[in-house]
Amino acid sequence: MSRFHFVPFLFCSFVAKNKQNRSSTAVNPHILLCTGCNGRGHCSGTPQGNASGNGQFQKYTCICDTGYEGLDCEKEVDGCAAEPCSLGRNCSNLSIEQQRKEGRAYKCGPCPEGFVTDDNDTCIDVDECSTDPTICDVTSTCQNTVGSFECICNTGYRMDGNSKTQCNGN
Ligand SMILES: [Ca+2]
Repeated sequence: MSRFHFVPFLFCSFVAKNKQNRSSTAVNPHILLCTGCNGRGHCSGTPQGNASGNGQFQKYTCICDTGYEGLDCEKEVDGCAAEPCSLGRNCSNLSIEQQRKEGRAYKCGPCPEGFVTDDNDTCIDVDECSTDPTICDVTSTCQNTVGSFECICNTGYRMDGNSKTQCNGN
């Protein structure tokens, strides 16, 4: 792996001389450098930042391979830095190999009770009233809530103190 060290105090100038030893005016080309991106990416065609060395030298922006970030791809991606897991789920960073496979840098723990994961690994509420129409006693009406459900007793009935789903007559 080759690495290029950017040396900003270099200066590059071209002067042409003819057979009579007469010199042309100096040409100071604008030079774009590819740092090599630490071997974890490749240089794009876009320069980054301000030019140095009398405005003559400028580095290309790196396009980092999966799992790396930074101007020279010097850092490993911390997939959990932006706290991508909602509802208190645990977040764990994936290895570079796993990131390439999964297309993301993190993995979330299981959803809390009352939720299931969808195809995007997002927790969505379980509609208990639809998935189990008999979950509430026949003397009540089921009402779905986010993360849970409620049985609302019909008129003349009251919730059994020891139950969440059983109503008793007065
Ligand atoms: Ca629910």
